[in-house]
Amino acid sequence: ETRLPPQLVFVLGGPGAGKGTQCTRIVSEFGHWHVSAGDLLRAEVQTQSEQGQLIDEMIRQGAIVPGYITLDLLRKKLVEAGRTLTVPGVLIDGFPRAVDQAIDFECLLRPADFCLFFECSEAEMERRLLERGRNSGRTDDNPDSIRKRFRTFMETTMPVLDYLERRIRVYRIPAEGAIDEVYARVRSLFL
Ligand code: UP5
Ligand code: MG
Repeated sequence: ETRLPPQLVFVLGGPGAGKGTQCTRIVSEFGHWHVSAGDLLRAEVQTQSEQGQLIDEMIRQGAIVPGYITLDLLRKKLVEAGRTLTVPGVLIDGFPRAVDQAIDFECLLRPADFCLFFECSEAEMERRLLERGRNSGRTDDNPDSIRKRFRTFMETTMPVLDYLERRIRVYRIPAEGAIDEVYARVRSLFL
């Protein structure tokens, strides 16, 4: 039997909506683990494996990496967190990105407890990503990749919200404002 952490939280929102930033704040205050699917995939790229090369190309194209790859990386982290008895929960940042991934996650593990969904306009997200792209080193922080990421998000990830809303609580959080302002709404959900 695999023990999982007490709380599993999906953290979703468009590219640059502030998922990672808000997760960092939750970690500092509440001690959750932050598991970013994008970070796990970028670490795979660094291994220079054949799978890493595929992931590298998909990220540059703003495409979604096959779910079995991401889910395998996530599952290992969640099991590790579950063995660490002091972990109150895990923030699963940037996953699931497609409805089939949401279904596979709950079949393989269990349903998440709730979902945070950061809502932000594309104009603001683009502004943030281009600003960050000046020194982030991320291969997808350029105008061409950003356009593709937005398109993938609208076409493939937005339907996940409809799916999740029928199963778990989804908290829509306005994410256009200042970091502290957004976090004030976020933290109230963990108290
Ligand atoms: N910033 C943050 N909040 C701000 C605020 N309130 N006001 C002003 N500025 C704010 O923030 C982005 C930037 O904005 C930062 O500079 C920040 O300081 C500033 P961040 O917190 O990093 O936003 P986030 O939503 O995390 O943006 P990110 O770029 O990480 O989102 P993506 O969803 O695009 O990236 P992710 O790493 O999740 O995925 C990258 C790619 O990996 C995907 O496109 C896909 O190809 C692949 N992927 C999969 O295939 N499957 C997965 O499951 C996950 C990823
Ligand atoms: Mg992020």
